[in-house]
Amino acid sequence: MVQFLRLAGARSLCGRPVSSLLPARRAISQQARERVAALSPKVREFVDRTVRMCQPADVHVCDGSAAESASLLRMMTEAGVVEPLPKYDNCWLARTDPADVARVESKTFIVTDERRQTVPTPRQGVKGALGNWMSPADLDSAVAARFPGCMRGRTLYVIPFSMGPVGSPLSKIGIELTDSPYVVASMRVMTRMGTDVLEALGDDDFVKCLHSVGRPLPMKTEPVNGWPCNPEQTIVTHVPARNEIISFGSGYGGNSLLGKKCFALRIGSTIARREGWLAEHMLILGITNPQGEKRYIAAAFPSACGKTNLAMMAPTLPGYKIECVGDDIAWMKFDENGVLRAINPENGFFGVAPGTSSATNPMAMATVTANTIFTNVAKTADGGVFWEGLEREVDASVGVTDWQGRAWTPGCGRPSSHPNSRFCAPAAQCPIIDPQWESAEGVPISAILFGGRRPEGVPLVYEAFSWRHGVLLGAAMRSEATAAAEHKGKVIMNDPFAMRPFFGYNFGHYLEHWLSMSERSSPAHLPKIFHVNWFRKAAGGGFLWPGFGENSRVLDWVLRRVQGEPCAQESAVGYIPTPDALRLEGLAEKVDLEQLFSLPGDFWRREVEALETYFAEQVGADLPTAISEELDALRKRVEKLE
Ligand code: O2Y
Ligand code: MN
Repeated sequence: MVQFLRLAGARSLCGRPVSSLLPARRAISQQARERVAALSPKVREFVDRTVRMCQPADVHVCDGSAAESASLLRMMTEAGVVEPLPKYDNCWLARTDPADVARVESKTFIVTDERRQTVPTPRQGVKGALGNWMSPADLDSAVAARFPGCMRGRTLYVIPFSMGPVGSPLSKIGIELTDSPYVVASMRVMTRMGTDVLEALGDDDFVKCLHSVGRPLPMKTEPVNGWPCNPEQTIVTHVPARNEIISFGSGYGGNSLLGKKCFALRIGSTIARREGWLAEHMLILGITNPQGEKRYIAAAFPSACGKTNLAMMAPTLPGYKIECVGDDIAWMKFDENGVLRAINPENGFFGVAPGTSSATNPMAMATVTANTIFTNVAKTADGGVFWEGLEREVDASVGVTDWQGRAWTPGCGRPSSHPNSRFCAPAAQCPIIDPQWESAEGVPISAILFGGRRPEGVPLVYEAFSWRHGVLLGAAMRSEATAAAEHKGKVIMNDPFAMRPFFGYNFGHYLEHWLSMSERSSPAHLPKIFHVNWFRKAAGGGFLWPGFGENSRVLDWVLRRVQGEPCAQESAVGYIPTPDALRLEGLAEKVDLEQLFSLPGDFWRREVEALETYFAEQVGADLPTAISEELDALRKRVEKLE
C-alpha cells in the first residue's frame, strides 16, 4: 500500500514546521512520518528546500516496491494517464501530449561560471553545435520564473536511485524529486530505486535531480491525452559544480527520467573527468567464440544505427554467443591492473519501438512482454501493442488504435506509432542478459567500437593504429541522419563519440581526458579501438553488407585482432582485414569485399577536409594538438590514395 505523506500536521521536514508552507490537509500516517524522518539530513534538506519552493500537496518517499509501483499505475489508470495492456503481464501504455515526445536539445543547458567550461568557442559567425551554456545567474532567473508553486495540488515523489548495482564502487546515487508518477514508475524500471539505495547512501552526497511537469493544479487548460506538460517553458539544466539537475515542463524520456542522459552522461561525464574515468554513450556486450573464450566490447553509435539491436544480436556465425550487458550507457574505469572495467549504470532499456520486431531484435521482443511501460505506441483491440515493423507479427484482422487514440488501418497515410515511441522494460528480462551484467567490479573491456551510418566511402571495419589514433576515430564520427525539416532528406552529421547532445563539459577538454586514459593502462591491457560501418551502399543503392546477425563476422575479426592474430593489413585509414580474414562462409548472398573495403581517394580527401573544417569551426583552440597531429597524419596518408 502506498503511503502518502500528508504535509499538514507534519511536524517538520527540516526543522521547519511544514504546516506553515501548505494549506491544512489530512494528517500524515505514522509510517510516512517515519520514512521522512529516516532520510539523511542532506536528503531532508533537499526535500525541504523543494517543498518550500514548489509547494506540493503531498510528499511520498518511494520504497521501490512492486506494491508501490502497482498502486501508482492503478492511480494513473484511474486518472487516464496510462492504460493496462491485458495481452501481456503487467504492461502499460501511456500517450503523451504530441508536443512532448522527445528530448529537446535546444532547451538543454550546462551551467558553469565560464562559457568555455561547457563549450569550445566556435569560429566567429558559426553556431556552436557541441552543447548549450547557461550562466548561474540565468539559471537562477529560469528557476525563479518556473518553479515557485509549480507542484501545487500534486504529490512530490522522492526517488532514491542508484546508477549501477547498489553498492558497486563504480555506482553513483541520485535523488530525483518529481511530481510525475509516470516518472516514478519508469525510474523503477530504468534504475535501482528505493529503500536499499537510501541505506547505501547513508550520509553521503548524491546527485540532486529536480523535475516538475510544470502544471500545478488546478490546471488552467485541459492536458492533452491527460498528459501534463508545459512545452513553452520546458528547460533541462545541469550544474556540474553542484552535481545538480533541474528539469521543468516535460514528462518525457530523457527530459524527465533524470538518471539516464542527464545524470549518467552529462553530469556523469563531469564526475568521470574529475575522478579519472569515462561516462560514455555506449552499449556493452559479451561475446563468446566457438572455443568458449569470452570477451567484452563497448560500442558507440549515433541514434538510428541499431545500437539496441547490436547489444542483443543473434549471431549467425556458428558457435558464437552474444550476451547483453547494456544497450545505451557505459561507465568505464581502469582498474589497478590497467584493465578497463565497465558497468551499465542502468537497470532497464528505454528502446525505440518502431523497427523492433522478431526479425530485427527477437531478444528485445521477448524482453517487453512483461513489466513494461510503452509510450506513444499503437494498441491492438486484443490488448496488445503495435508499431511500424510488426506488420507480420500482428493479425491484420485485429483493430489498431494509433498513438493519439484514433482508429488506424494499414496504408491510411500516417504512422500508427510516434517515430520516437518507446518501451521501458527491465534489463533482467532480456533472455540473453549477461551473467555478469550486475558485477560490482564491472566487466573487462577488450575492444571499443565507434560507428556510424555511412552510405559512402567508409569501410565495413578498420582498426586504429594506436589509442591516440582511436581517439581521433571517436572525434571524427559522422553519421547519416534525417535533416531538420527545412532542409529535407538525409545529411551526414558530425556526432563525436555519439556524445554530441550529451557532453557535460567542453568537447576539447573531453578529448584531452580520453587521450590521457592511455596512461592508466599498458599496451597489453589497453582496449583496441575500431570503426565499423554496417551501412555502406553500392552505386546502385543497395546495402553492401547484410548487417544484423551477420555483424558477428565483423566481431569475430575484432576478437581475433584483440587476441593478436595477424589477420590485418595496413591501409590509409587504419588496419583492415587481410583478403581472406573476414569469415564469410554460409552467407546467403555473395559480398563484394572489394567495394566494402575500397578507399576512394576523392572521398577520403573530402572527408579529411570536412573534419578539418569541423574542428576549426567548432573546437578551435580547444582541439588537443595530438588530435590535429593525428588528422594531419591521416591527411598525408589519404593524399596518396587513388
Ligand atoms: O527522446 C528521448 O527522450 C529518449 S532519447 C534516448 C533514449 C534511450 C536511449 N538513447 C536515447 C538517445 O537519445 O540517445
Ligand atoms: Mn542513447
